[in-house]
Amino acid sequence: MTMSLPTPSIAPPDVIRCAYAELVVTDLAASRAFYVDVLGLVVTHEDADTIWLRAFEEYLHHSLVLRRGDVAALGVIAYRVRSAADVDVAEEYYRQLGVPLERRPAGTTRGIGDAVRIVDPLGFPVEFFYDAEHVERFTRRYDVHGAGAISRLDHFNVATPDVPFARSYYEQLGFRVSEDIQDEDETVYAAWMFRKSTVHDVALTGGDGPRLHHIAFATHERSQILHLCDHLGALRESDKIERGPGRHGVSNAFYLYLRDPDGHRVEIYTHDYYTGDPDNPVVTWDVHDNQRRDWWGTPVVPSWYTDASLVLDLDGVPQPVVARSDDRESDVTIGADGFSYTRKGDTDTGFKLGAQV
Ligand code: 4SX
Ligand code: FE2
Repeated sequence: MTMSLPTPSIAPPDVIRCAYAELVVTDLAASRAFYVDVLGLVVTHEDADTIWLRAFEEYLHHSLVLRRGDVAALGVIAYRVRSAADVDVAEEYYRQLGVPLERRPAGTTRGIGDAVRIVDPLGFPVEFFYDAEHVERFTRRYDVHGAGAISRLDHFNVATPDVPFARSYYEQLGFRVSEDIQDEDETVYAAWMFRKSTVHDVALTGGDGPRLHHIAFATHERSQILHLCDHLGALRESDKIERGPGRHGVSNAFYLYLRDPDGHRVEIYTHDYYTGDPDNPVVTWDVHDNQRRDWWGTPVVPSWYTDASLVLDLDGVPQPVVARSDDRESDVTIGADGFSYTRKGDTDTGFKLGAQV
């Protein structure tokens, strides 16, 4: 049964886009080697316990914070709102929802102005801010872009047991659905939701949660994703490649999933499409469509369905994880008892999914 939420008496804050994530990492030097030396993210600032990173096109202080800690986890995901006044709106909106909330004066997070942090109704630590320090935008600094240059943060993907509830929560916050995955009984396995005019700022993945499934950064070209694979191979770190490279069905993006030294999943993503018109059509995929998650039909590795990162509450304590009780896509996809199809209606060419693994 899907839970329901109270409706606040005021309109939600005007969210522009996903803006930054903070990951707690257990070995800061190992994480630096991965995010800076391999992925090529730019260091805005660093001290003994924290590194503030951004991608080449970003001019806000950071899009990723790595903080040293004992337990690898998500510290926060942050959305940027349209104005300073929207931060006050966010505070009032979430007070009315009755969730844990903290007002954070400018500088509580380096580079970020006045902000509100909450635990959202799905159990995730989420921040809303507008003001942030501007730093140099490296768009034309080709002298420092590597061949795998990452341009900007693209989206978050969160694992949650009740996708319809999560979807209605985010719809109330003003996000729209671009694509989703369902079965013939209308069980929803995943949904992609946006504020900026791309396929998503956040994806909801049905699974045990709250857990962070991944954060994703964009490149401009597929070749840059292929270069990152070559780079990891040359370093003898091919085990950091979890899934891909490939072409998603959902979103149409070209993709690669990596696991950082703590197992946090990072996607490198390019070539999705414009969604900004008010009548942007929603694409619904059948969970049995063998091309939904990889357009070339490449099987999804089981770890992609099962593994995800713990998330912290506002006191830094890992949130308990609730198991998904609805059907799991991992059962449908990698279990022994389902069929998928490549050509719809042609069951003879459908193959036993158990054979994929
Ligand atoms: O695997 S999916 O094709 O469903 C997919 C996963 C599409 C877009 C994403 O960003 C993603 O992480
Ligand atoms: Fe993604």
